[in-house]
Amino acid sequence: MTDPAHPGAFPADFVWGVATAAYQIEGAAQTDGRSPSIWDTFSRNGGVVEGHSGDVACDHYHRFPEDLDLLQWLGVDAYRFSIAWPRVQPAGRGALNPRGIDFYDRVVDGLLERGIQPWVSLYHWDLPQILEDAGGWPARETAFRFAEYASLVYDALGDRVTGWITINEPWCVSFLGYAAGVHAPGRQEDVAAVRAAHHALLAHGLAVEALRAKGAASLGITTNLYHVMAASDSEADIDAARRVDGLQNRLFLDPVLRGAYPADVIEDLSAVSDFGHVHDGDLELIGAPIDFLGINYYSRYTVAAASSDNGQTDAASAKAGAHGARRAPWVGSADVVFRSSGLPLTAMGWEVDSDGLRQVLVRVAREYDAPPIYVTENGAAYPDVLRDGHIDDRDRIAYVNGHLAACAAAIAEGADLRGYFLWSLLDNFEWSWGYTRRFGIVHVDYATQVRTPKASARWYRQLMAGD
Ligand code: IFM
Repeated sequence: MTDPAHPGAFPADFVWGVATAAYQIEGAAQTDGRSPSIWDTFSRNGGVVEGHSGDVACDHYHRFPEDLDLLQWLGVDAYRFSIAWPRVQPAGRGALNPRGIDFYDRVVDGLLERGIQPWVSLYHWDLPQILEDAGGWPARETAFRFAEYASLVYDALGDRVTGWITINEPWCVSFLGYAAGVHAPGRQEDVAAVRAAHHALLAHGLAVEALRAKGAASLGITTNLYHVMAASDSEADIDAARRVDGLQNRLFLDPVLRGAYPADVIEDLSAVSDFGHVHDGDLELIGAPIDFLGINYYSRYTVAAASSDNGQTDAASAKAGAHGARRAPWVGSADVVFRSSGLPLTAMGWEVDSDGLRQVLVRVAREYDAPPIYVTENGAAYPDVLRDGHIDDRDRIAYVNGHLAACAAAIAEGADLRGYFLWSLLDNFEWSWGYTRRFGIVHVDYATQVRTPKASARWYRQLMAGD
């Protein structure tokens, strides 16, 4: 897995890209009619370290031509970005805000002028606050609101966008937002989290139905998958790993790719929910064929049963397993703990396990009747140092290189992987961590908004050019 990745190991039409998301880079939070999102509220209410918010972020809203030039310089085939729902449909319903959608119209045209495919994520976590006030994702109605919004955005941009991703990481939307409370809207209600997960999936299904009716031919969803390992071969640890895999991976993969919730996960969650919120017909909608599956991969989990834990759980790993949350997102599985495997950590405290990506890709290909796959996010935060105008982020290069080698290995083992989007183009607002974690291959000086490509950007550029 240490061999350098080389484009020669990938199909000639492999899609090379980078990814971002609206709230993390745009800023202009009160501009041109944008309404508050749950992340504006969560930031204002102290949910983010050091009081950071996305008010200004990378000021991409005003500087996008410069950022599109950076993409052109990099030589990517594709750019994945998200649409801010509160910018284009501030009331969460009804006609689009012309000034809001016009911004994305210009982004899309700017990409096409530079020969770059636009890939759009319709929901990357910035729910209009007005819809949270009406119940948020635990409320069924939100899924219908999303389908209306998706449909209107498709009407505006559908003639020029290459790939449509409905929901980004429904696990984070539901379990980090509504169970752990470490993401917006910061609720800690297990029942609500299980409902939110279903409604995020239903939103996907309803949007697919609506966009298909309009002729869309490249629709998918992005799940954040982990390679989950049991800490030992004891029955208790194997069962703990099964539970975490169930909640993190299968609760989302099975409905989308098999049209059914996994029976063991329903059973695990029985003390929390009777799944009465699942209506007849929902799973047919959610399981309707998609054109691709997006996979975001960052790390692995090594899981043990609390009952078998003899004080071996290392604090950093336990924290990583729970995404830094004081209250774990593992609804219905309070008895699981996370162990360190002794692998190197990124600045997020996440273990670097490139082979886990190979395993995830091969597993999805083998266990599911999967459509073509795209890695829609992969990358790492490191404590970059800007020295004489340069950032020599060789740890990030090694991370991406290792994960690309894993992608090549998965393709060789039969995974139908069609593309890779590095997270992220720019340093940006890393959710509850604010600006204290940097994932970009381009450094952003938040005081001046000066962009400086890191060594990793030059490396990725050369790699994509086939040098
Ligand atoms: O920054 C996030 C992104 O918004 C969603 N996937 C994980 C990234 C790193 O945490």
